[in-house]
Amino acid sequence: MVYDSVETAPREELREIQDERLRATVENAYENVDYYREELDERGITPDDIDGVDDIGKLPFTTKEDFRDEYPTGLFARDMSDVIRIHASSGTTGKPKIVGYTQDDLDVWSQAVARCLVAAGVTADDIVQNAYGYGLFTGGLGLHQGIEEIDATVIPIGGGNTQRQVELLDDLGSDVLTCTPSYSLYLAEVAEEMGTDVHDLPVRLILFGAEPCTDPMRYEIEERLGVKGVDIYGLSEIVGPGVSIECIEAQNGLHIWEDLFYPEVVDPRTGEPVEEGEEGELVLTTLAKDAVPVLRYRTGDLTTLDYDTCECGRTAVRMDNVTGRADDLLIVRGVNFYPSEVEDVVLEFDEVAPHYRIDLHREGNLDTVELTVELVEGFEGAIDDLHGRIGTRLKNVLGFTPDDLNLVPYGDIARQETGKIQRVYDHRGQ
Ligand code: DLL
Repeated sequence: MVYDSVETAPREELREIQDERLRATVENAYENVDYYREELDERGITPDDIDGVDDIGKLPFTTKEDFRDEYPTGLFARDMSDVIRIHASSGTTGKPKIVGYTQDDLDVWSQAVARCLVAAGVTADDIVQNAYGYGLFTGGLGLHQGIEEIDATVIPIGGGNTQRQVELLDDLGSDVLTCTPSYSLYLAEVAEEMGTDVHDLPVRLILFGAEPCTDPMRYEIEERLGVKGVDIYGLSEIVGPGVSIECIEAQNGLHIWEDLFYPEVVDPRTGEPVEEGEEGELVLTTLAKDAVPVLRYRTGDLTTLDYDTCECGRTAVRMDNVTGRADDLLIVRGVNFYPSEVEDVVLEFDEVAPHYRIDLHREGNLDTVELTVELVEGFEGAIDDLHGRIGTRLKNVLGFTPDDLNLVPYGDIARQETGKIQRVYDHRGQ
């Protein structure tokens, strides 16, 4: 089932739509955003130089710093009187990135999320408990309007309030839950503390997003909750949730709605396009946004693109699950690794629960890594042996052994009830 026939359109047809919309987007940016006009003028480019996506390389990148420099509304192409909603990115440092939407923009966004929901197998008969935060974060309202768009029932509970969430899931029979992967685990723990067997809850499907989730983590969650987990991706600067999603049929990459968001993958160091299928940084250009048209946004997210038609019939390109950002890379004493690689390794061990944190310290001139991992509930095995095996595996796979590897009892790592989970704590600058 597809929501919109464009999802399965032949790629040549899609290309025509993209070309036309890119021209309109560049025109809008050039005519209405001083920042873009100056950037294009500096390069001697006018909208007439852009015939279609083959010319996209002529356009400048936009970065998160550009959003910050142009704070609050310097990248807006419309007056506030035409903007009917504001959202902001959930950045942890510095000024938030502010974005705005016209009514048309909100309609496009609803359509994008509706396509996602249908691709994930959600229907008008489903009851969807939306546990993404409402407010400036795009998660809550973004999912909300898509759920309404497909005529499903939305329960707009938002983030937190976990006991109430469990009660409502049960009492209202919600069969779909939308939340971050880490929150679904927290919800399972609270349910169990309340004496509810999570497998008895009516939820069959969770739409995970807003934070990375490795495959082993996803399988842990699916098993723990007895659900199917589908990955949904997006970012405020481009629209919010709804840029891409896995289809329930194949779950083999996330379909990007390419008539709305044009994807490229570039080498994060040089900005040059990578070969098809190679990993790099995802760059997105909006093709149907009026209030904040964004040219070649450097998302920071690492992925690959696969243009083969999916077994679900969609022709829309698939991006790989994002498990890391270019700026997540940890470099400790000459060894480079991503937190997701640590997650991949530790979750291989059945004795370990899906809760961990990485602390980086500086002792003198030396950087050290402390890795804390929870043991499964009721662990009774030989802890020294496990310690040795995890250490060896990390050494073999990532090329380093943490200076401190703490295996702590289940529940020892503080849980986070709202927002995106933080797993890396860098104390080196303190
Ligand atoms: O997190 C939008 C969203 C809400 C997506 C709900 C999905 C569900 P921002 O707060 O602007 O927007 O953060 C965007 O979060 O650049 C990625 O680094 C990360 N991210 C979002 N979805 C995923 C995902 C929302 N499925 C930033 N997997 C992005 C991994 C994700 N990372």
